[in-house]
Amino acid sequence: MDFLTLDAQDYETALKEARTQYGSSVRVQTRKDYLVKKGMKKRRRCTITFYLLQEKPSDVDQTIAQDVRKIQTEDVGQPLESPIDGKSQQQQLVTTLLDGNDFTESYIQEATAALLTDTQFETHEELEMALLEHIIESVSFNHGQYVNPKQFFVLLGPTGVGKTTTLVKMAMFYLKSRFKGSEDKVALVSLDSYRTGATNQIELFCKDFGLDLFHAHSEEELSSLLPTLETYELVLVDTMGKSANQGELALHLKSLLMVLPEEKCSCALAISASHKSRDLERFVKLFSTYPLESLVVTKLDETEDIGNVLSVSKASNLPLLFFTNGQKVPENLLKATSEVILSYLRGFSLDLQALGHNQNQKQ
Ligand SMILES: Nc1nc2c(ncn2[C@@H]2O[C@H](COP(=O)(O)OP(=O)(O)OP(=O)(O)O)[C@@H](O)[C@H]2O)c(=O)[nH]1
Ligand SMILES: [Mg+2]
Repeated sequence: MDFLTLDAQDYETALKEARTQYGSSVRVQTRKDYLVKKGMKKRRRCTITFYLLQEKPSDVDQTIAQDVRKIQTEDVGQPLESPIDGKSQQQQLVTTLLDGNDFTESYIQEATAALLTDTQFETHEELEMALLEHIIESVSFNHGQYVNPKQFFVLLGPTGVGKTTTLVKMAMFYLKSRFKGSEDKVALVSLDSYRTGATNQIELFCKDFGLDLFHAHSEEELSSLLPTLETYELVLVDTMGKSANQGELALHLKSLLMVLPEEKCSCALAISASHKSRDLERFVKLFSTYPLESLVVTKLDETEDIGNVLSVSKASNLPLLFFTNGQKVPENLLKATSEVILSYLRGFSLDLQALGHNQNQKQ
């Protein structure tokens, strides 16, 4: 993607000028405010870096971090406005931005140490760029499982987090995107037999969407179902929430899951973005006895912050797989991407929407 720059007396004028020249497809990537000396006086100027939306995405397969670096190294040849003095001011900015997005204390400490130990930042913008780069690089995505899911996908998690709803969304997503609507390729299995109403809920969903549904309450039942299940390309396994980690029932669930062929099975933990970091850490710990491979983050629509989820993903080393952002089935399901993350970060002066859009074109 080509970036263009335009210089003017202020941001608004620069944007107006860019739109006059290139139309409404202008998307600002970043702005640089600086001062020019004229005699005894200093005058403000602003350089914007932007790209055009209708351009085809370039072949260059860069990461967002590289984009960020590119902007960082662009030489506007002038001292910048909004200079940032000293370590304590820089530390203050990093803490404020991360804290404002609900990152955990330990994430903030690590990020501060990583960013501010060796590097000197002259402006807020430079520091924000480096922080964004750090945030994006510190999170990973389970791209392999997303693109090429293992035959059995088991979703674990606390009660009411949205496991059943998410599995139906995922079933519909893979049915359409991977199996061209062939209903005989995807099935759901409910191991959720301990809660009144649970069976009804999943049955109604599957009836509505024409999905094949099986129930297994014991190892024997699951074993005898296995030959049938193995005829499906993708089997989504729903588990009971409330009891998943309570003594005997946890053991019961584990022995049920052991019936599934280990090498063809991927376990994920569902966590709600609306939970506090401490709760999320507790759930990750509670479910750490299962062979978790990824996180599915539900209820993004119920919160404004995403730092809690990113902190927990980093600390637990669990990559993100899907986000859900509403109760609508099957619509409210999103692939976990940098773009979604950028769209949820707040308090930055940089244009995160443009950065996110740019990243989206590469994913
Ligand atoms: N706002 C919002 N609500 C959601 C989302 N995903 C699920 N829900 C709602 O959360 C509630 C619980 O969803 P379920 O899918 O039954 O959750 P569960 O984890 O299967 O619950 P248990 O089986 O009881 O453990 C339902 O009212 C869902 O509609 C989401 O992304 N956003
Ligand atoms: Mg359920």
